[in-house]
Amino acid sequence: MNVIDKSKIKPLYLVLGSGSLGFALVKELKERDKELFIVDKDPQKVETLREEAYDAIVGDISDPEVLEKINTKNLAAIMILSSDPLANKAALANIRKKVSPDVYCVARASDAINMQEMETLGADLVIIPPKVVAKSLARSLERAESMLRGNKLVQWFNGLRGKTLAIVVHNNPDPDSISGALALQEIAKSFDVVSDILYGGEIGHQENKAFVNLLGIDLFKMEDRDISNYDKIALVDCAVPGANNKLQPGTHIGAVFDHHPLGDTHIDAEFIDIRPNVGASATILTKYLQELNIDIDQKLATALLYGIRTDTLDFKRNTDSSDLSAASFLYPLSEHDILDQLERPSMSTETLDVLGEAILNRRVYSGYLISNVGTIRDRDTLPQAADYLLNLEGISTTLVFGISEDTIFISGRSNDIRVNLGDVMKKSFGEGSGGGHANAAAAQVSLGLFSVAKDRQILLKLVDESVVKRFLNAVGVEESSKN
Ligand SMILES: [Mn+2]
Repeated sequence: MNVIDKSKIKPLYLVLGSGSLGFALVKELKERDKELFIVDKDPQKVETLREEAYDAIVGDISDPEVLEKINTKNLAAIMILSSDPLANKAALANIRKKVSPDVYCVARASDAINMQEMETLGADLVIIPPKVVAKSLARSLERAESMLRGNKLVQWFNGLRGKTLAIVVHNNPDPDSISGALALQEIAKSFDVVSDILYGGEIGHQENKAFVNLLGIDLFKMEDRDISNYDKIALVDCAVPGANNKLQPGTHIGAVFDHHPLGDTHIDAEFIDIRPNVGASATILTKYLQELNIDIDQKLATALLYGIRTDTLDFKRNTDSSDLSAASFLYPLSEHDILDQLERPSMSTETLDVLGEAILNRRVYSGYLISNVGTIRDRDTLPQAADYLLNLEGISTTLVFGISEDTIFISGRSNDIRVNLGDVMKKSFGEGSGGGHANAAAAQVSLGLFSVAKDRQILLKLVDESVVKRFLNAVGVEESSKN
C-alpha cells in the first residue's frame, strides 16, 4: 500500500517526520491549498493522514533512499520536523546532497548545539519549538501590555473631554520632546481636549529652530501662558515638576510620558508611562497613536521620526527594538524632503560669505563653473561652496578656490560621468598637489610658485589666471568658450 506513483505527485512542500508539530503544520498548509507530501516512520500515523486525504508514505527520514520516492522537481521547501535530532541531521545531510540548494530547508532542533550543527549542515532555518512558542507568547504579552496602556490612557482622556490640557516639555526642548508633545496634542484632540505645548528656556540649536520652523509647530513660552488656566497638565520627555521644566515643584500632574530613568524619585501623577529602555519619548507616543488608531499626518510622522532618530543618534544610542518598529511605521508616512533639510548641517556665517563670493565671482565655460573666492580663513568652506554651486542649472563640474596664508586651496565637484576630477586635479596642479575621487577632488598649490610678483594684487591676478588656465587645459576646454 506504500506504492505511490511518484511521477504524479509534484509537491510544493515536503514534511519529513510528522509529530504533533508536523501535523499542525500540514493542516495549516492544507488550509492554504498547498500541495504537500509527508514522510513518517509510523505506519499508524501515515494511515490516519491518508484517511484525511493527505499524500503520505511510511519511511525512515534518515534513509537517503527515501528521497528517491518523491518527485522533488517542484519543491519550494522541505521541513524536517521529527522529534529525533539525529534522524533530522541525517535527513538534512541527504537533502543537501541530493536536492537543489534552492529548496528552502527548515530543521527542528532540540537544543542550541543541535541548532548550530544543523546550520552548518546547510539548514536555512532551524527551530527549537519551545523557543518559538515562548517568543510568540512574549509578543502576545507585549500586545496585551500595549492594549492595557492604551485603554488606561483612553480612560484618562475620557475624564478630560471638553477640558483643556497644558502639555509641558523640558527646558530648551529638543525634537524628541516637541514631537512627543505634538503627538499627545493629536491624541488630546481626538478626545475634544484643547491643548497647548509649553516650554521654558530657549529653542537653542539651529537644528531645533529649523525643526520647529520647517514643520510649522506652534509652541508657547511658559511665561506667556498662565498655567492655572488649564484643567490638567501633562509632562512629555521629563517627569518631575520643577526638574528641567518651568513648573513649580509639587505641581499636580495629570499624565507623564518619559523615557529617562527616574532613579529613586517618586512621582505623583494620575497616568504615568516611563520606559527607560526605550530610546525616545517620540517612540512611546507613536505607540499610543497606533494603539488608539489615530491618523498621523505627514507633519506629525516627520516630526516623530526625526525625534526618534535624533534622540537615539540614528539608533546608535540607548535604543530598543520598539524605536526601530516605530520608525519603520513612521517612515512611509513622513516627508522625506523635510527630513533631508533637517539633516543638512546648518551653515556657518563664514561658509555663507564664501558661498556668496563664489556665486558672485563665478565664471562658466561650457558646463564648467570656476570661482575664485579670494582670501579664506576656513578651507572647509570651499568644498561646501563647490557642492552648492553644482546645483546650478547647466553646471556639471565646479571648481572653487581661495588663498589662505601662502597656499592656494582648490576644491572641485562633478556629476559629469565623463570627468574624472581626481585625475583632472593631478593633471592641472601636479601629481603631488592634487587628487581625489572622480566626483570630488581637491588640490593645494604653494604661492611660492608665484613669488616673482611683488605686489599682492598682481600675485592674486596671476594665481587666478594660472588656476583657470591649467584647469581648462586639463579638461580640454577653450578659455574663449566662456559663457
Ligand atoms: Mn528624549
